[in-house]
Amino acid sequence: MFCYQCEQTAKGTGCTVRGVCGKDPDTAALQDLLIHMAEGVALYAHRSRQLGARDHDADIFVVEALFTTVTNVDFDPQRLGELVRKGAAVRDRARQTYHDACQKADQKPDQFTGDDELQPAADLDEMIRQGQAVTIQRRIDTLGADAAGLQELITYGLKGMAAYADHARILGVEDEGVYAFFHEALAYLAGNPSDVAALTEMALRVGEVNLKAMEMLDSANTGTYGHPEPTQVRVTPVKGKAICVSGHDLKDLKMLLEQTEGKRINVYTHGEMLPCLAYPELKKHKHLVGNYGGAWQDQRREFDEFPGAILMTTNCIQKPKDNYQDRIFTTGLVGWPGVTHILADQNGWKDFKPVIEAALAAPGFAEDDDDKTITIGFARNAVMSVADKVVEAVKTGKIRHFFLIGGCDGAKSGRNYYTELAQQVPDDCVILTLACGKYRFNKLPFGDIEGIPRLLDCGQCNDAYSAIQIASALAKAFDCGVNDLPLSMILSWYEQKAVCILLTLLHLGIKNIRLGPSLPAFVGPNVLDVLAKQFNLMPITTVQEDLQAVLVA
Ligand code: FSO
Ligand code: SF4
Repeated sequence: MFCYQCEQTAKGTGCTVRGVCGKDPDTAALQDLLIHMAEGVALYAHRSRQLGARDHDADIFVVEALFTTVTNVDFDPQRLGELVRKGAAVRDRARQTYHDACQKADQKPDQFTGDDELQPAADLDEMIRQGQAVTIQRRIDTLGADAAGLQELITYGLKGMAAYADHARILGVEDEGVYAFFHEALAYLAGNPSDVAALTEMALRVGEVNLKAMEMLDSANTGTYGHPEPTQVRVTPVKGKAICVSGHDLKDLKMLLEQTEGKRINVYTHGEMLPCLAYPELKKHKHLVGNYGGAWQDQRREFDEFPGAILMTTNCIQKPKDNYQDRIFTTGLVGWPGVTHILADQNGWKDFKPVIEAALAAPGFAEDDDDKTITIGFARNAVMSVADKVVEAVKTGKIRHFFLIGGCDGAKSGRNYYTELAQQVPDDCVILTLACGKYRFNKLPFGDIEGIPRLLDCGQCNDAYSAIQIASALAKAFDCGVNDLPLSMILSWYEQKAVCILLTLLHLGIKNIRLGPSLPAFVGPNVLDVLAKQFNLMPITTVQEDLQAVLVA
């Protein structure tokens, strides 16, 4: 196997024996084959669309295939095998649609040979061998680190964007232009491009279209559940039976809340579900009592100690311990071998009865813990409603600088940088944050400046759109560009959603981003050089050095 798509990749270069995340070589091969299938579908769907023929199954399959292969989503070879087979069927139909459209247009269809016709083996072991033949390593060997890495940068950006498009579609928001771009970009990659300038341009286009995908998700979430509002939320357990919901999917939480109504079960958010506690249509359920635990990498200890049922709606799942294997459940695209998976019916409805039964069978919390709260819910609407106050505080010198300290968390010790950074940000500065990296500091006291909290939690990684809107609104208020604001972005990355957000920021021309805890292994040295020259993208150094550089600049 070879995989270097996330930040924790082995030795900072690539996982070759087994994924640090727990992905085994068989699963890695099936994921590579699934991406290969998605490219095969896109080859035809892209061409069909140019002839006016559209295949919605191809739209959905490509998005689901990409999201499935995001780090810490699906570790189940059986489910991956089924998806590969489904991909072949979707591709064969897409080919037919293309040939029909060509006939109608009196045009000779483009012919593809070899890999694009690949039929998945019926036997899973044989299918794994097919996957091994399409590994990334093959392209690195033939194209070199820069071009192969750029191909992967595009693929990873698309994977992240697929997560946004999928969450939005589940809530009924879709966009033809976004689907068209998935197909265009994958069809481009299927041609094994090697021109570094063209690949870089395509990567920035991923960033451009991702902005649209993020906007779709923002409108799906706020349109369905209302705008997040500043909310004090409990971060300690209360007595009683319990379910904790992890991942990122709001609709799964909503369905579970409805099905647990009146059942004397307390529901907790976990990890990236924390921001759900600020949405009016979610927080109105009184048995959504608070948040349990911290970021994803601590889940094995936290779930072990959780006396109830656990529902994983998306990444980041880790290998379940035996102790909770029978009370953890997956749904959506997330999967782990042997873990019960809750499927949706054709209308998207899910029956969470097994989760509820497991919660009732578990002991629950015996006592109330001390009542501790934090304040969340500073998404774009909430921040913009106090924009005048914020602008005034900047003009009068009460707020000196804004820090966006956002992104993913992870297991590396170097990530303490972000805790120390947040702690050492001077008292006259405001910190905006989002995604699971905030668990490194979101329970610390930061106080406020003239009633404006010094720590503003904008939400999930999926809410990066909110942070971009806030930055744009500030720039408008000060009649300058985002790069001219007293704002520094110091980001932490882990998986591929962070990749597409970074591409969006670069597409918007945002400069001087500091990225850590280490730079992506898939960005080759020459590409890094271009990003440094064009965008002044730089690695984090030490807290003191970075703070000084930012505040004296
Ligand atoms: Fe974190 Fe995991 Fe939200 Fe990621 S839970 S690391 S960027 O999957 O999605 O921030
Ligand atoms: Fe390694 Fe990350 Fe790939 Fe997992 S997702 S195999 S940890 S690079």
